[in-house]
Amino acid sequence: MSSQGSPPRLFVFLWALLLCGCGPAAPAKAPTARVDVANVKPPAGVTLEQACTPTGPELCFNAVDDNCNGVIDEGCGVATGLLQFVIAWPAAAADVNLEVCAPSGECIPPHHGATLPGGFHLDRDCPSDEGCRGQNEEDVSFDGLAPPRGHYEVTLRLVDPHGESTPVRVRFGARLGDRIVGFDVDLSPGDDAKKTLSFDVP
Ligand SMILES: [Ca+2]
Ligand SMILES: [Ca+2]
Repeated sequence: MSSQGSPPRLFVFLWALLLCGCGPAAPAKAPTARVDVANVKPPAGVTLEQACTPTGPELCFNAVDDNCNGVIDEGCGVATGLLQFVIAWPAAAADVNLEVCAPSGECIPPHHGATLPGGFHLDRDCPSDEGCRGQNEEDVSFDGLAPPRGHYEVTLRLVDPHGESTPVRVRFGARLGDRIVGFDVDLSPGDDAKKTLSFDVP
């Protein structure tokens, strides 16, 4: 029997493999996860930056996604995750804290290696950590795939300027799923205005 006029058998076989996705060469898909956030509110009087403008290679310890790849300060020895909060400030001696409060109401303690149940941890405590070396940055990230749902509050506090001139300017950056947001804020001693970013994970 002649096969003239019908597609070659090899072609049909390969086409069937492609359709069913069961071929031995089918690439394994990397696990993906995403998180949606809503009601993102910066501190009162502060403008939230939501557009990323690439400025070159990633620079460390500036709380900015310089290369706009969706991750802040990657390759700098700080953890990242679907949620990541970073502060950086140039006043070397000033003690500034990054306080992240999860939907449970628990807030991460302000010291290196602190954790919160559910998958949050704090990477650096500056200027106390030896590794800060004048490059002050603190980083809290979520290392799971599904952050707890609910309301989050992220607060910046000037604990002690330690002789640095005030106000102390602090850069804040956050990765909220596939969004990068940030702002600059001035912190003064005795400033009762809460410098808090809030958002919801629906
Ligand atoms: Ca980056
Ligand atoms: Ca950076």
